Amino acid sequence: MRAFGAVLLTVLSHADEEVSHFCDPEIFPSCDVGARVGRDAPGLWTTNATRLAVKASRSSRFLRVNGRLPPIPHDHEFLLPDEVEAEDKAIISLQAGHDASIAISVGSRIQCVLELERLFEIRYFPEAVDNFQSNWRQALEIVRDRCDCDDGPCPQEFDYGIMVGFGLRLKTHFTWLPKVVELVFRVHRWRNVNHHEAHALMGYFSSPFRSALVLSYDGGGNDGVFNVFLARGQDLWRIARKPLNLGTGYHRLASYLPQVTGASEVGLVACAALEKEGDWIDLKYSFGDTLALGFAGKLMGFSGLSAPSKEVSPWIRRFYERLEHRQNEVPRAMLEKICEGETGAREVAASIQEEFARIVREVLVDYLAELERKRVSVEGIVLTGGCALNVVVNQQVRDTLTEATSDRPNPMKPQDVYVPPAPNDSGLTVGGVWAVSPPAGPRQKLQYLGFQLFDKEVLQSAAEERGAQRLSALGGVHFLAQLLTEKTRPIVAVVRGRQEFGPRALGHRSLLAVPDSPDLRDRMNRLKFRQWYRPVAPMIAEEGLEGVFGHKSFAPSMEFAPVVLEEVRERFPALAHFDGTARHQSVSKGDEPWVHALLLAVGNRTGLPALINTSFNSRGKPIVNTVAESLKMLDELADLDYLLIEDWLFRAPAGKPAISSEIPRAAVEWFSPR
Ligand SMILES: *[C@@H]1O[C@H](CO)[C@@H](O)[C@H](O)[C@H]1NC(C)=O
Ligand SMILES: *[C@@H]1O[C@H](CO)[C@@H](O)[C@H](O)[C@H]1NC(C)=O
Ligand SMILES: *[C@@H]1O[C@H](CO)[C@@H](O)[C@H](O)[C@H]1NC(C)=O
Ligand SMILES: CC(=O)N[C@H]1CO[C@H](CO)[C@@H](O)[C@@H]1O
Repeated sequence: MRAFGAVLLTVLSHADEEVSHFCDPEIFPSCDVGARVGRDAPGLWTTNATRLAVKASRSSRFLRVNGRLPPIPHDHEFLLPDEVEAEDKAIISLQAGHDASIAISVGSRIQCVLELERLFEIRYFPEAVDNFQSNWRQALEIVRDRCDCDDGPCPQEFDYGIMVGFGLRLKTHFTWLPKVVELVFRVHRWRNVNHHEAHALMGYFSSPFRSALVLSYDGGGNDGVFNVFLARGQDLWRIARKPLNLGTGYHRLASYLPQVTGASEVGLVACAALEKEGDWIDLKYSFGDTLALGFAGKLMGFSGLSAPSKEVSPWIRRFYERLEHRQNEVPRAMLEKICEGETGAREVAASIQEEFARIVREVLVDYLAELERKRVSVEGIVLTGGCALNVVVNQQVRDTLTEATSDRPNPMKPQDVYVPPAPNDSGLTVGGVWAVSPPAGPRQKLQYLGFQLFDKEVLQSAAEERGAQRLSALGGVHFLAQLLTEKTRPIVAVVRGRQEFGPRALGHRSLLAVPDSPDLRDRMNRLKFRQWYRPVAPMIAEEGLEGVFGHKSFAPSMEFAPVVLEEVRERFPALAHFDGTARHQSVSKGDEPWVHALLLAVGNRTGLPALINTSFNSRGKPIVNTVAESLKMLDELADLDYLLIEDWLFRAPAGKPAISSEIPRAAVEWFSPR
C-alpha cells in the first residue's frame, strides 16, 4: 500500500505541474486536481458537507503493479472482497441540467432512472424554467409510483439526496429542487457531487475493470470539460483537468455545415463572412445550445463520407485547442473549404472528426506512458462524458491502445475500453449515487433501468379493440422470426419491458428488420425522417460476432464501430454504414434473453443471427414510452408494418398508405459503399 501511495504521489505531482499550467483559478476556483473523487464539492447551498463518501484505503487488494492481471471477464461479473460492503442506504440522485434525470438506489444498487425527456416527450429536456416546479414534482411522483424496485416497494424516505454538478454553476431556480423533492419524499441529508466526478464514477463502477485510466470529456460541467482520473479498487483520483473543450468544439464546427444542420442560411452567413480579413474569422454562433446538441451525432455519420482535408485539419486542431478562450473565432481555411460546396463540406467534416480523435488518442497515450514510467498498470480504459458517444473514437482507442483485438494480449497493457450505456449527462445521477455508495459486488447491468410504459394500463383494452394477437400463442420468437423473414421484409416495432437507460434503443423500444436488402436502410431512415447518411445499426447475437467482424467485438450498448468483413457486407448490405463499419449492439443471453433468442431464430432462417434496429421514435422526439404514442406511429408511419407491445402483436391498419417506392435513389447510388 505504501509503495502504491508513493507511486500515486509521483503520478500526482506530475499532475500538479499540469495544474499550474492549465488550471486557471479564475475559471476553476476549486482547483482540486489530485483530490480523491467523491469528496464534498464546494456547494453553495449544500449545508452538510461532512462525510467522505467514497471509502478510502481499500484498494490494496487490487494492486497488480508488477504482476500479471487475471483475464477480464466480458460479462462484468466478478467479486470484490467480502468486507467491502456497500452501505444499505436509500439514495435519491438528481441532475437538472439538459438531459435531466432522477435515479434512486438501495445501497449501490440502482433501482431505476427516470430520464425526464422520456416522460415529457421533450428531447434533451432542456433547463427550461417554465413550470420548473410542477414538472419536477410530476417526475418525482412518477418515480414514487412507478419505479420497479428489486424487492417490492421502493423507498419513500432517503438517507441521502444527491445533487449533481451544482457546485459552481448554480442556476437560481435549481435551488428549489431539494424543496420540491421534499414535497414528495423525506430526505435526511443533501450532498453535492461534481459533474465529471459523477461521469467518472458511473463509468468506472459499471466497467469490468479493477483499475482504469478514466477520461471524462464533454462540453462543460461545474468542474471543467476534460478530466482524467486514475481508478484503482474502490478509489478514484482526478489526475488532470485540461481546458480542451472537444464537446462544444465538435458541435460548434458542425453548425457551419448546412448538410448537418439542415439550415442553409447559416452556410450563407459563413460564406459571406469570408469577406473579413485574417486567418481567424469572428463568427457568432447561430444556434441555441439545445439544438446544437443534436448536431454531434449527425456530424459523426456525415464525416464518414470522405477523407479529411490536409489543408484544413491543422486549423481544426488549433480551433479545438483555442476554444476555451476564443469562443467565436473560426478558421478561414475551413470556411473556404465549406463554401466550395458539398465535396469541401465532406472533407471538413472528416477533418473535424479526425482531429477530435487525434487529440483524444494523444492525451491517452501521454497518460498511459506516464503510468508505465511509474510502473502503475491499469486493466482498462474507461471513456465517459457526452463525447464518449463518439463511437468512431471509441473504436480507434480500442484498436490502437488496448489489447482487445490482439491474439496474445500483453498483461501489462490495458485489456480493453469500456463505455457505459449512458455516458452523457443523463447518466450523471448514477455516478451521484455511487459517490455515496460505491458498488462492492458484481457489476450491475445498466441497459434497461428505465420505466415500463407509462400508460400500460390501457394495453389490454387497446389490444382487444384492435384485434391484436398474443405472440406467445402464435409461437413466440419463432413466429416473429418467420414474420421478419417474409418476402416483403416487413419492419416491426418491438416495445417490451423496461425502457432502455441511455441513448440507444437496445431491443426494448426498437424498430427491427432483416438486413439483407439494400433498400431497408433507406426505408428505415425515411420512416424516421432521418438524413440518408445516418447509420442504421445491427443487433448481433454473440454467436454471430466472429462471423461478422472476424473477432468477438462485444458492444452491449452500441459503443463501438468495428469494420464489417467484406463478404458479410455483400450479403447483408443494410448491416454496415457507408464507411464499411457497423455500430452494432452485441447481444449475449445474459444481456437480454428474449432478444437473444429472437436473433438466433432469425439466424436459423437467414444464416446470420442479426437484425437491424433503430430506435422507436419519430422526428425530433425522444424514444417512445406510451402505448398511445406507439399505436399512433403504427397508424401513421407508411413503412411500419407491425407493432409488438409486450406480448401483443398489432398489425398496421388496412388502407394505410402503402410502402412508397420513392427511395432517395440518387443518394443510394451516389454513396454506395466504397
Ligand atoms: C451535519 O449533520 C450532522 C448530523 O446530522 C449535524 O450534527 C451537523 O450539525 C451538521 N452540520 C452542518 C454544517 O449542518
Ligand atoms: C443523452 O442521452 C440520452 C439518453 O440517455 C439521450 O436521449 C439524449 O439525447 C442524449 N443527449 C445528448 C445531448 O446527446
Ligand atoms: C432452427 O430451426 C430448427 C428447424 O426448424 C429448429 O428445430 C431449431 O430449434 C431452430 N433453432 C433455433 C435456435 O431457433
Ligand atoms: C438503427 C440504429 O441506428 N441503431 C440504433 C439502434 O438503436 C439506437 C437507437 O437509435 C440507435 O442509436 C442506434 O443508432
